Amino acid sequence: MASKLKIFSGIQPTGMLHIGNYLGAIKQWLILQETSDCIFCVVDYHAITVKYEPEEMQQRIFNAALDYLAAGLDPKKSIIFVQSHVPEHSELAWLLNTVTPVGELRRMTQWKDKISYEPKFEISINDSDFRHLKNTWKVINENILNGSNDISNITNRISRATKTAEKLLDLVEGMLEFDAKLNTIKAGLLNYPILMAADILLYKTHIVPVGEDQQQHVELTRTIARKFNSQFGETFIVPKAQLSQAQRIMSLADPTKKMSKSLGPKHYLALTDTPGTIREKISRAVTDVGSEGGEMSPGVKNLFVLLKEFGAPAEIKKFESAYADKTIRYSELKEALADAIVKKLNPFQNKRADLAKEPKKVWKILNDGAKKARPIAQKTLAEVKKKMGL
Ligand code: AQP
Repeated sequence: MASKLKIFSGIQPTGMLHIGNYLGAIKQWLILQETSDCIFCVVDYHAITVKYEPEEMQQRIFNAALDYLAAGLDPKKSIIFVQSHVPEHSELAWLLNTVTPVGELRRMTQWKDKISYEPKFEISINDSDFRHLKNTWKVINENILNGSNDISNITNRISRATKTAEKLLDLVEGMLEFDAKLNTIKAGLLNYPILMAADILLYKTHIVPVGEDQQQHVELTRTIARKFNSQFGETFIVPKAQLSQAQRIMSLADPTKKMSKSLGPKHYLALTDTPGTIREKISRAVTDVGSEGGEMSPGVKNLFVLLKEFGAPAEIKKFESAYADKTIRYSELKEALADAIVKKLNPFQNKRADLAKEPKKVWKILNDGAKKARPIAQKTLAEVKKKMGL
């Protein structure tokens, strides 16, 4: 009999899980746990690469576990645990650090996004401004040297030159701010895809079900696995990312950006949002930004993606036809979508509330999960260390 596919995936406890996390990742996990050997992890070591409050971390981990279990992950079918409870993750990450080129890490889009800097002003100084500034100073000097008291002919010059100098000061301020940002960014933020590779490779994973934003990191994991295998001999399975149908849910407040916990609550719909909050956030969802050449705007597209995930087929058809013949009313679409999401999240939220009353049971599931994960991790790590001559 063919052995089952091995699945690994995780979510960072960086805030309340949102419908993007659910549609991109968790929804796939629920299907996969029926047929495959699944390991699902609350990846707390990843969550400490950004600013956080240590005293809140245990509650965040607990909340993520509640979300996993209430969504339908079943500890009888899947291993569910907390990353920091299995120390082999960080040990393998260190070993993989030694085969991963820094250049690969710097190419990661998420790294580039996290270090990106938006200047508060527009840099509109051109070569002619610079020449003018330099020449003005020359003219001032000449006037001083000549002992001329007639400055009337250079006041206009000075006015333009001062404006250029002010822009230069802004530029310097911006560069200093960027430099300060670069100097405070922690190495963990650059290196965390290596930890993610360790998470995946430790369990000889075949498939990594993730949202589209994590696809590049799974690609890097493949690269690292191949590099290790070619340097030290066949050890790791080269895993594949698996994307869901709704692989990139966009922010409600700015549909040009991915829905993210870190963007703030108005951008996402948390799985735990109350019906009132869900209705309010959806009613405020941006629908008219960025539409060009008669194409569906990103906000409307996002609402349709969500309706396809949460709505009934007849309703989806009704709004698609209304959009096609231009009779659509977005207030009605939003109301129907909010109703569908509230209905879908209701059993999840009830189950979550019940589980929250049994913290001991939840922590036991996580501790039992770590006990099952650890021997698998230890076996791979021992093999890796032996191959590396350690
Ligand atoms: N908007 C999204 N659409 C589809 N899938 C998404 N995922 C995240 N956002 C979307 C998927 O959810 C899983 C867990 O993600 P994560 O929390 O570990 O990290 P993330 O991708 O960085 O998620 P966030 O919400 O954007 O977190 P912050 O703001 O803390 O960085 C992954 O499979 C991811 O693809």
